[in-house]
Amino acid sequence: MQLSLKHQLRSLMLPALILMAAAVNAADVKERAIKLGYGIAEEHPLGQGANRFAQLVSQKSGGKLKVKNYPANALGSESQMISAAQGGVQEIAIPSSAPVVSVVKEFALFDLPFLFADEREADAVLDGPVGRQVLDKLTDKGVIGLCYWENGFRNVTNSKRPIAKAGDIKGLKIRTMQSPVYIDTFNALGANAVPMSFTELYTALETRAMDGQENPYAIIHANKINEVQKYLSATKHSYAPFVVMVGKKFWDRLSADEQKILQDSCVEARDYQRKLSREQNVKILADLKAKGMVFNEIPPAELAKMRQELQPVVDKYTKEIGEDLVKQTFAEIERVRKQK
Ligand code: TK8
Repeated sequence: MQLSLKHQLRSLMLPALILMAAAVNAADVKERAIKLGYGIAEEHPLGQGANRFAQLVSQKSGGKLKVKNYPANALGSESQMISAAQGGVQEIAIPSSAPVVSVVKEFALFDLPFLFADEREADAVLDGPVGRQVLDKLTDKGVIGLCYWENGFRNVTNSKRPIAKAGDIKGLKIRTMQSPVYIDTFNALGANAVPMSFTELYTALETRAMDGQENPYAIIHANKINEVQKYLSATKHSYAPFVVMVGKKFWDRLSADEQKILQDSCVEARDYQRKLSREQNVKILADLKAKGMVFNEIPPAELAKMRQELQPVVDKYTKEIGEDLVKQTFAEIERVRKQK
């Protein structure tokens, strides 16, 4: 008697499921609660990535490793969450790379202006030997760097005027992330750069204490910065990754199986999160315009002028970051460009 397709499939899948369950049961995995904190609203691709991460960790651990996500700085600012992970009071933190520069100076590499022209170059460097080298420098600082997720290409917003040419930034009070590279970048363009935690940004713009700021479209949208900023100019002046890090005190208590579950889930959630981030970008920009932001592109000649004005900043930090690492990075970017 011919078994129905459904029964055939079930008879095939059952052994596979049993094998998987056996593998999970065989794995050295204990019941553990994991607090994961990040700095933006859950609806942002970072929040969606964190939800996918929690799901994957649960699946791979047979439900034993329970990740609880804390969005929108519920566990404190990004610098506070990094310290909390180092101190063992929070298991996982996902800050943008800029606040990590104060822990490991080589993260300033990713703050260099106009380093990447597109996501392909960024992925190749972040997911390659350079990205791993920089992540591994965190270990001596009490956290384990798992992988990089996407914050994205950053653009300038302000309440005064469109940035249509290099000189238009002059005199604006611009909030920057707490990274010396960003401070020097905007000061070199003639702005008055003010480093500030993301937790204080909205109020600083609302009260006009700051004229402007810079972030990817998805952050501007998720944090409703369009409500307190009129102009959005496509400077695309840098690409910011998020850094997924685990407290070393916690990590060292994990078995090799548990560590592998976190590492594999980070990479799988990364690919999901980046895809989402890139798919949403066009729609989000359209929505920001619909919500009243005055958007402008910047002519390539004016962007080239900005790059030129910023070369001294790149030269300065190339020394601080380390000539070898920067050379390796440019070589990798060149390799990717040749493939285009
Ligand atoms: C919050 C921050 C934000 C960053 C900033 O997630 O501070 O402007 O771009 O993404 O990390």
